[in-house]
Amino acid sequence: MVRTQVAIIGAGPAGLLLSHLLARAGVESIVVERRTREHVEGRVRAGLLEASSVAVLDDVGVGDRLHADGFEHRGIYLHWPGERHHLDFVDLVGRSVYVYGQTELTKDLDRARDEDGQIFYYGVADTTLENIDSETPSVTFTDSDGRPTRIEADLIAGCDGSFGPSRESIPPSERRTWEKVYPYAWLGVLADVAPSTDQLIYSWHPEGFALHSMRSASVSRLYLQVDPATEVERWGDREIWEALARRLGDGENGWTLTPGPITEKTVLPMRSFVMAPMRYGRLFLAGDAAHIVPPTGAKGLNLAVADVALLAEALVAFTKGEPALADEYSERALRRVWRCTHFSWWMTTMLHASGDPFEAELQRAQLVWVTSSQAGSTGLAENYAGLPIGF
Ligand code: FAS
Ligand code: PHB
Repeated sequence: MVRTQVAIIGAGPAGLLLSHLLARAGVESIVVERRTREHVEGRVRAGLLEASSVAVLDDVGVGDRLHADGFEHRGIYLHWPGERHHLDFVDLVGRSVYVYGQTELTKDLDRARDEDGQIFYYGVADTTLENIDSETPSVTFTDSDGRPTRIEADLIAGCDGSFGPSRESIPPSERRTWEKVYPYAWLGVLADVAPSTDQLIYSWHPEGFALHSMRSASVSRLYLQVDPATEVERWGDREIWEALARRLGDGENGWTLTPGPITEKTVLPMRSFVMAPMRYGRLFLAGDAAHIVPPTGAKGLNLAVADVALLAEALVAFTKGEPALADEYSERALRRVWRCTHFSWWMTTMLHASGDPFEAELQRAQLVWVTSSQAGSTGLAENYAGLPIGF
């Protein structure tokens, strides 16, 4: 049995950042993680950080590599057959965005954690939350050596993603969920080839959506819309590059897509999911444990950062006998969650082919408006570059 102030379940971006923010405020935490540290650090996931997230990381001393190795982008390109338009977020709303892989951010947070001296258990099993509506909540698990272990804590932070136990620990009668499953998925690829663009290209095409992102000057990250039932093996490298070339406008206005060796392929299902409340008794949820967004709006990782920035402040105050911020946490976090959930749904439905000719004309009209109207482009820029965390 071990004792701490805050037991954190999950060592993804949310759990790691929360542990670091609490340590900086002198609050002790213990983190339990199902996977190994190497596995978590190696997961290829998000790639884009909004200005508010970068500000949080800079404030807490985790932004150095991001500024050294990441890319600061002024905006994005929106493309559809015969048209390509740049939206300049700095001109529109005075904020830029950063391309920096979640794997790299996780390594930076892991290094900060090593320096903080907080206790981590990796490779655990059978994580269970107990007495979360009492003043003595606990987390039990089997550690990597097979030893049954109990953490007695004042507070529990559920940062265990979309398949963890925290969400289910809230009694069904006390929680409400909303879910929308989209009729398409993304085939994501990593390729050892220099990006063919200086900033991200989001492309609508009658055959399906495509996105050209990147991870470094020599590694590209690209996605294309596929059927949710797609088997990743069905897509050969040549077929992937040919589809990306068609959808991203290879050969239009002198632009070409340069193919290269594909090193990773994954099919990512797409859904929107929100659960409320994000607090029950002494349990607080943050990140994917409470909400999932389709990645079209690049909000998943950024929402996790925003939740944790609010939650850390609330938990530190709670440990000092000031419960007000903890009482407000769920409502404050959900305001931004729903704004980002709407934006992610809006970007997704604007850019993904449905096969319906009427919808295709609506999407084209929306793209024309967003790229030609100051109001339309400012609306997209404000949401994509990110709203202030206290929004
Ligand atoms: P995470 O899922 O990252 O971390 C939760 C942690 O809890 C995991 O390490 C898990 O192992 C651990 N855990 C789970 N159950 C446990 C248990 N019982 N006991 C102990 N630990 C447990 N977002 C984007 O913006 N762009 C993208 O392109 C993008 N791609 C994605 C691809 C995939 C396959 C997935 C799943 C998500 C993607 N996301 C993307 C969203 C992703 O970046 C998340 O928003 C981000 O990882 C959220 O961080 P966390 O909330 O920390 O959750
Ligand atoms: C990525 O680089 O992985 C990425 C970027 C923007 C998105 C989704 C994914 O909207």
